[in-house]
Amino acid sequence: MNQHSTVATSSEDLMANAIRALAMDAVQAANSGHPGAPMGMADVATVLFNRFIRIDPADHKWPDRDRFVMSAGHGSMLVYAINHLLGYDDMDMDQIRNFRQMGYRTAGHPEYGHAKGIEMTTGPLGQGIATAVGMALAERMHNARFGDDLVDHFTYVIAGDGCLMEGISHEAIDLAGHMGLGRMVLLWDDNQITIDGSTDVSTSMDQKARFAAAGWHVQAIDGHDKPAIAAAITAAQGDPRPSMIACRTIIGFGAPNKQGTSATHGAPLGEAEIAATRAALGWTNPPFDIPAEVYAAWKTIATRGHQARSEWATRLNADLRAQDFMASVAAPETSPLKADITAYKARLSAESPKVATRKASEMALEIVNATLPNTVGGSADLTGSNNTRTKGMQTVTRDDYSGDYINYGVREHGMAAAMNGITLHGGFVPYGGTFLVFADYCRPAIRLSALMGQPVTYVLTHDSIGLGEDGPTHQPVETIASLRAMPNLNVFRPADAVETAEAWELAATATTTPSALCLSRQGLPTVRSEHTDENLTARGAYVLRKADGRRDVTLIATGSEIELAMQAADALQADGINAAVVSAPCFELFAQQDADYRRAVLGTAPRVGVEAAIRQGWGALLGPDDAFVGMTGFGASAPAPELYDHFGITAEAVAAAARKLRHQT
Ligand SMILES: Cc1ncc(C[n+]2csc(CCOP(=O)(O)OP(=O)(O)O)c2C)c(N)n1
Ligand SMILES: [Mg+2]
Repeated sequence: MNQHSTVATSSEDLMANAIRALAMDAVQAANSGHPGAPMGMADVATVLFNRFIRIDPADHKWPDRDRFVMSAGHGSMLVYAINHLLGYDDMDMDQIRNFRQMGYRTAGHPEYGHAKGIEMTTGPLGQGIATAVGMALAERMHNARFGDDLVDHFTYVIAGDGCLMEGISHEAIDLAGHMGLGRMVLLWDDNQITIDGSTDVSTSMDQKARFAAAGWHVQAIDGHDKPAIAAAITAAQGDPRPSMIACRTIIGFGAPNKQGTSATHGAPLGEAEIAATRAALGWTNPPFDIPAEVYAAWKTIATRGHQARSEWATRLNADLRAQDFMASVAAPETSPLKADITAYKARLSAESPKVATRKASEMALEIVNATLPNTVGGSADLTGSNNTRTKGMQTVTRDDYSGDYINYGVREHGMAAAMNGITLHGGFVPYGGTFLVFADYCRPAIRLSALMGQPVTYVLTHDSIGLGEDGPTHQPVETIASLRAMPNLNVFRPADAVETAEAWELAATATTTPSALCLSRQGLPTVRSEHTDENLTARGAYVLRKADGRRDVTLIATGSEIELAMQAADALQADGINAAVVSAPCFELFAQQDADYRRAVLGTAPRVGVEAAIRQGWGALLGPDDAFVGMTGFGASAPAPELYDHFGITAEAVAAAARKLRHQT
């Protein structure tokens, strides 16, 4: 099919028109959705799948499959139509017919885990590109460990104008070019249309020059010319650089009156235009009815992939490292790490070091990295501050992917998305560092870690005004609360080296929950000087210091403020007030404990919460009449001890708040 004729002349044309028909009919049935992108990119996607992609719908987790990411997630019907036509057993026509309906796998945007063949959740524009960079990097790293026989696949991305306008694309493109990810192929849906109309209302960017400047191989083609599409993908595969193919397409291709306009972007075409499209495409089948010959054509892709997968399985069986390979793509073993961390905790409790929890994190990581064979560290240019690089780690470079430490550069958002891609790809357990306050620079990707249930660990140091002189731009006050607000994210704020080790054990062996470790810059004493085998941090909160006799007041703190709570408890004791101190390193895990445990920890006495951050979120632990000692606004630039005094976050203030509550009851 060329630009001037819409009528199918080949089997591949029919395969593409099947995508168009399913997309327009499903959106019409749902009375919502985005037909334009699937119709516009149907030819590119058909050629990609028909002539290149290696996947096996009968084994959707085959580790050596090609990865396909629909970064322009609003074009979800492209993915669903393809997966239906390929014969995935969980994508029957009922799913297509019930696009965007409750209880079906065909959600408005592709959701990871809802159906097979969806490699990641997309919809927030730009995330797909940046996550795919992580997948492509993981592919090379896994290849460096297991060789071409076992790891040898491509990462394909379809991205729209929106994905390329998003800032995260800049970080991702730069990182991919720098890392020389030659097996990444980005197909840009260059339709010159976004929601507000023509792209020239908002951008003058020369995208091809931008990619070239970042070290990419760049081509431009007519995205409806199948031989040209095939030739470009072949050239992309052969070039050692990551490849961008600008595919000039017509959004809503085939809809005679609406194609080429933003009217097709995100609304049903309407019955009349759908009828006109059927006529223009020569597509005579009723909605949700696909000719057998079209299914047969798509089926050959699945058959080819199945064959490739069985050949791969034969190679795996013959490979001496088969066991190691399978272990690398499975969840990490928990018991060896538990044993090592428990022994380490006993040493810590005996030695009681005074260390910053960022340093304690490095100490724990020495054990994590020695015990788990496939951790991959990194930092967004703050390695020495985040303490993320342990002894013997080797840098991953474009010339040698066998390393285990990634210099993500000053690209927090790109780092976070790449880590999602690394876990989604499989083979590695990633963690990466930045300052806690810059978690906001990663937030959309952290949100996807949580939504997709990917066990990425965020190492977030300099976690309060305790960082001192760098001042309010660098001092998180609302960041912890905002992270706690996110579902399925474990936010840890450990009080000492022991809790930090416990938090790391939980983070490194998590399987469906990402972790944010909030770590201090300043030194903190060991408060867990009495060893327990049990990982108390796993409880979320626990009684660190029992009241001497009947509990008069409960002081609850996290991280660096535990030290203040302990001092306050001493002061209260001198006044004859029995205070218990509760350490609460992870609110989320505490909320998962049974009610009896939670009641026992929190007690019935009045409570004082203390955290060098805002109060929001403490409603989980404090009642309306309880007190809170913390921040109410931004910090300031000064040495840390002066800041604590200035903002009234002191042992005296905690003790005073406790005394006041006592008098009120
Ligand atoms: C981060 C983000 N911002 C905004 C949106 C809302 N949105 C969805 S599609 C779209 C326009 C995308 O244009 P383009 O990528 O060119 O897609 P096309 O119209 O060509 O299908 C916008 C703004 C979004 N999904 N994600
Ligand atoms: Mg567009």
